[in-house]
Amino acid sequence: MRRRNTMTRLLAIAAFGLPFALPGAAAVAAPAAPARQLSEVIPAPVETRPDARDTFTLRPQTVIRTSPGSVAALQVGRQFAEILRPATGYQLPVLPVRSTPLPEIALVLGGADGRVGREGYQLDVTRRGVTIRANTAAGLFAGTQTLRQLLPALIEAPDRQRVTWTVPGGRIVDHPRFAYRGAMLDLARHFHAVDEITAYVDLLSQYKINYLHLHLTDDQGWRIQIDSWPRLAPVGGGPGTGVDGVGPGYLTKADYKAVVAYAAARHITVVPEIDMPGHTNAAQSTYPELNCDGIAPPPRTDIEVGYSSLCIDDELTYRFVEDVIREIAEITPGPFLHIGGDEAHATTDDEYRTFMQRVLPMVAKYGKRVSGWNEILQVDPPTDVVAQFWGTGTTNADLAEAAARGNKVIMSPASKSYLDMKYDANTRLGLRWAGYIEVSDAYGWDPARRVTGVGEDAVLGVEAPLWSETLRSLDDIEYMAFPRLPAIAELGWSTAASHDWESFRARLGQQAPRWRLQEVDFYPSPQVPWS
Ligand code: NGO
Repeated sequence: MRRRNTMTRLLAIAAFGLPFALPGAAAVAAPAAPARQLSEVIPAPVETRPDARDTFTLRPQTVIRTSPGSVAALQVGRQFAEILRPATGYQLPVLPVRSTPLPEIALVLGGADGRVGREGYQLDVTRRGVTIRANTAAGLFAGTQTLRQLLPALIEAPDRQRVTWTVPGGRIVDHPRFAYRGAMLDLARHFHAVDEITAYVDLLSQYKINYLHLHLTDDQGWRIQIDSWPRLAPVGGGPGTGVDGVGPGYLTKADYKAVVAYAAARHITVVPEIDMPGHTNAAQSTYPELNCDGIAPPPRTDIEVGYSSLCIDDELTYRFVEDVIREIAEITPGPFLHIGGDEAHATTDDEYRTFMQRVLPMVAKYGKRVSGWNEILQVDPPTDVVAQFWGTGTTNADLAEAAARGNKVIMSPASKSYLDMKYDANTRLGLRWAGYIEVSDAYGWDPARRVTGVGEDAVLGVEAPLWSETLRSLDDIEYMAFPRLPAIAELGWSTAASHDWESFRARLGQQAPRWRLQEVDFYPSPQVPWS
């Protein structure tokens, strides 16, 4: 977490041995740093063609040029300039023009290698400049995140550094393996405020994550304002809510829209989750009429699961659910609305089916596509429903059958991708029900070979959920997500053929100076050769 504390930053800079870089120091030639390679990027690019004769150096005169007429490209350019300005101290004007005589970083729509598709990019580094070409602003944005990693790590410093800002020469052609590369935050067990969520978005966007799933409701808290049920958030998310009663808070609709906009500017789409018919105690303890017996249960602050259920045979339940879906759909520009559906152990199979058959069409009615935890497949939903697999095993009959029918799957195997699992027995935070997950475990699987019968075509992508039962702060989030989040991000973006633990752990180790400068509280796994 960046605390904007000069002392911490100076220590971070000193810690990796570059005392000449102290802010305000007189210009001193930087010692020859080990040359960075074009391939030293996470996620691993599809194709890199280094050219040792060419090196670009970012200079005070460099401009950022963007395709004329594209506001989206201009926005990518402006954002990138903001990232580069503090450490370089350069002005880096952003100019939407066709050409300049100056050394430039050009962000150009069109003209890229045919393989780059909707989210990929082509990056060319020559002495004269860097050119990123893509078909969309998302592709340009992805290219800038690659270029960021190709600059010296000190580019992440919050104030001016006297170093030579070189970028290794050559060409990268890059595009994602999977369309969906997600991360999830659990706001229900412990509320995370807007500035914590956006800080996480900043980190996710560096690794080409493009979906942020927000688990907004659960037994311990309701974290989103709903106007037609006005007590849900202020009471269900009020004082004393959350695990151990220490995670209160909720997003107003304005907060939620601010998060959506912040994420969208970084080419990340928010997926809201309202978990049902189970995991609903916070709503049911706030509104007694949501219980079959009309009696509100007490609020819960423990971490039991599977005891709550909305009242399946009561029409009021469906009025409630439709109100919530309508209001959430209204403030969600993204295509997905996640309806949970996990661990409905207080509901019979028939009741579960009855409930889902009522609710699935409601989501479609408000223009959204359903995603849900893999239990939702019990009701043989329509093929546009996306199932998020969170099992620990490698076989699942429902999943394989759904894949054969044409449903898409998001892979979040708990024993690989759950960022809330402890790294080992000594990890202070986290749970252990799905086992310990060291970095090599998080990296060591293939999303299209994890579950029998669920191959490349059925896999929409991957997601790394981070449940909050044991988390209390942004530092806690960072500690559990780093360095495993970049592992999941690479599985989502990079080709299966590039999968290589030795390469990955070397590249991961090189990220550490960047994280220190960004004050990311990462877990220094003994499996990684940290720079
Ligand atoms: C499970 C459970 C969640 C827990 C989480 C903890 C799913 C989909 N439901 O994952 O309620 O918070 O494990 O790891």
